[in-house]
Amino acid sequence: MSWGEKFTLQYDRFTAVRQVWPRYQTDTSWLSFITYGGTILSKRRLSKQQIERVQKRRTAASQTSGSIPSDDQLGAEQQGLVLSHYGKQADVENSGEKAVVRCHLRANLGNIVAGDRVIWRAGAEGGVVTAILPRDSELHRPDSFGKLKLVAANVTRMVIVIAPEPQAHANLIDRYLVVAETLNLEPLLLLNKQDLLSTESDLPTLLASYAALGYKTVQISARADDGMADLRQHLHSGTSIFVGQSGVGKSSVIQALLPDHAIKVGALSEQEQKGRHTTTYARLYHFAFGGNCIDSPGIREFGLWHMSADQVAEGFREFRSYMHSCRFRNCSHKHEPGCALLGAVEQGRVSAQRFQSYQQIIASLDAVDVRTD
Ligand SMILES: Nc1nc2c(ncn2[C@@H]2O[C@H](COP(=O)(O)OP(=O)(O)OP(=O)(O)O)[C@@H](O)[C@H]2O)c(=O)[nH]1
Ligand SMILES: [Mg+2]
Ligand SMILES: [Zn+2]
Repeated sequence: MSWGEKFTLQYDRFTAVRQVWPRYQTDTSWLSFITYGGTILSKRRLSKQQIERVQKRRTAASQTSGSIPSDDQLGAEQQGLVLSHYGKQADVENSGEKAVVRCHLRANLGNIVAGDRVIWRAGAEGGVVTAILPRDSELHRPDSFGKLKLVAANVTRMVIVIAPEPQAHANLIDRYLVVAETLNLEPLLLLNKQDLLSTESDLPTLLASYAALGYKTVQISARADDGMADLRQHLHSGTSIFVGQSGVGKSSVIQALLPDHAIKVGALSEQEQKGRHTTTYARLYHFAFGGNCIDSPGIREFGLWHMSADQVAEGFREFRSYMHSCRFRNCSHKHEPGCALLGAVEQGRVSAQRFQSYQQIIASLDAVDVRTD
């Protein structure tokens, strides 16, 4: 590899890093020295040809940001709320008139997501988002490359949707609950498609086991319009994000709560009874009865590899009163003598199923654990 190629590689990596951490963005100072991966590249070592190549790339990069109007073509700064973000654009709701404006994004804004409060300026057509206001909460999920992806901001409640079809997994519920507990979001367990519940289904028992831990639970059928009044009671304040596997009916429930909108829902695949990832972008809606919701794309697995074992244990709310009373301060709660948590499981004070679910998460922490099938 020639030095020139090496430099290009370093430069590309640096560009990637700058996209992740825009605060490291500098204007021309990178030409003086770039440190990345322990390498220092100094200006003196750049040939004229190399500088030209880099400049060409910078010009190309600035052109790809599209037809963003210049500052003098833009109106005054105003506050808005991001309803949805697609690629290089976002739908922003003007906080005064409640009009929705398709906006470009000023370069180096960082990730912008549904629920973000922003500053934006109107142009002749659409507008430009110029800043993201500080967030009260950020909900991430790992993408299929093992990177954390921001899904939504300023959320206050997590509605974990389960259904008889596709089959509900207690471990996935627990993973969501761990995240909700860690971010201090209010969880609500929503069993949808109760019209499909067979008499021998163990889902109502599963739901009841979470209710016994103090979690709010609701059972509905979006299709049969059953239990919706009960659900509305829980959603009329704050911003609720609907999460869960593809096909459990997140969009259908939101549609039933928002009769004036047309929200896309999708049938399950016939062979496997799985969803087909109908919702592809998170989107925020306002309820007429108060409160907001965010519909989000379904996932099958929800990796928690970005969390420590202790954080995961803290996310199991009934473990908290035991896990600090173990004989050894650094107890891993796996096999140690005098482990208060193992003792509680043995005595039936902590459910064996939840403890097993916890162990399963701990065992998977090193693996990147996202599947989107
Ligand atoms: N029987 C029955 N089917 C329902 C109910 N709610 C939703 N469905 C069906 O379930 C399928 C999936 O619904 P969606 O609302 O698209 O599911 P989703 O969770 O938004 O899926 P993704 O957007 O892929 O994550 C559709 O065929 C719906 O008609 C219900 O209460 N009962
Ligand atoms: Mg959907
Ligand atoms: Zn222990």
